[in-house]
Amino acid sequence: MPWRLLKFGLSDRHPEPRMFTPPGPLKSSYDVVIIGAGGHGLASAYYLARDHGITNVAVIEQGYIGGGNTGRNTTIIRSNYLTPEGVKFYDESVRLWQDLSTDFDLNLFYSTRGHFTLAHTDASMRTMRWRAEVNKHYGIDSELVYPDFIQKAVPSMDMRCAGHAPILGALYHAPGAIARHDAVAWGYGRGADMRGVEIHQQTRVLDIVTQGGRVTGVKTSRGDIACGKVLCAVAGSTPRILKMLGLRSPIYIHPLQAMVSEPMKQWLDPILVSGSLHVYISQTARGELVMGASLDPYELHSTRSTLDFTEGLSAHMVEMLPQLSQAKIVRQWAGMADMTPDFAPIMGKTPVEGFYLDAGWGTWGFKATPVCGKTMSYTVANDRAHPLIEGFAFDRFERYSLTGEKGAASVGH
Ligand code: PYC
Repeated sequence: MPWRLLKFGLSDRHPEPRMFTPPGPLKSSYDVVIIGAGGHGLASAYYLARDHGITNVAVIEQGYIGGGNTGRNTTIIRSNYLTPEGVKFYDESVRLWQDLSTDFDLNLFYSTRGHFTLAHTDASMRTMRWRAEVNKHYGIDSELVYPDFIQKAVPSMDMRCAGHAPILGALYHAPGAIARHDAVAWGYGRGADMRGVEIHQQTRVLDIVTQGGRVTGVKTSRGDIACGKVLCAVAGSTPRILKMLGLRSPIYIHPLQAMVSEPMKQWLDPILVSGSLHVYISQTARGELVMGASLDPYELHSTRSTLDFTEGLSAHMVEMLPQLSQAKIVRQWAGMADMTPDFAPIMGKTPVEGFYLDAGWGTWGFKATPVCGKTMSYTVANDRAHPLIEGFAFDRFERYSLTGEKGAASVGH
């Protein structure tokens, strides 16, 4: 037994250090209020404090740290996108991910696995080739591979998928990785907290106050706060917050469900994604299979799970990996995905001075956590969009200047 654990167990003189400062009352004013203590909000707070010296910051959260989409996803990290804007942005994120455990002194279980996006039709082979070419152009390790290569990586896979959807090839992205999602929120939260940022859980935003087109404060369930800048990072609640400011966006909220199997001996190294079967799967360090599918096909602001999802996803999984027919599902969950028409996020300034938006993360937000924190903190600190997020501006829909990423969404939606 490790000595530290034994000391902790036998004595009350060696309590575990607290991860966060005990909560106190809200102050009457802050320089910046961040709405949402998920990965994106906390990463923005962390880099605001660490890189820009802005520490008079409150992060307010209606639930608990990492309790929204940060804790409700399948933790896939990759940069094999389709548009130049997307590729450059996610590539920077992958770079940042690689140093985070050291940066936080906290094990995030970041694990590079390789990521296969399987193609079952000629049309998807064409899209994979297109993505591979764009990726290589920007220096991303990504290539088109064929059935022999895939079968060697996953010998137990039925390459004919029960005869319904034979695999023709795949986009293979060697840097594809997974990480422990809630630890990411804790790491960013602890780093921000240590630098003086306040994190207020169980605090709901009731209204945002403006004067002459500028943000001047936030009304919350625990009192009113004056502030000059507000960053909104609340996947799933974006339309509710935007309504407070009279802003409209093209975001629709759809549930995204996922599930986890019992732990089993390690047998699946890479991450597998199939757009045609609408499935993705990876195996955690604990041996559980983490599995997801596409969005529920209806708009709903809810995190309820359904049996229909479990049955549909299990059927497709067994077509691809027949040995799973005996595996047990131990839990399932759902997140609320902010979907945009072009499948790219909305980041940056808005028509309301001092109100910044980090939204539209659909089914691809977890992997962007570090780069969102970096670029949104820069944008808030300088009141100017970071160059890496210029393609994701709020007004691009009015300008009809879309950043079409649908071909790089993990599964068909
Ligand atoms: O974009 O990599 C992704 C993803 C995985 C699961 C849902 N989206």
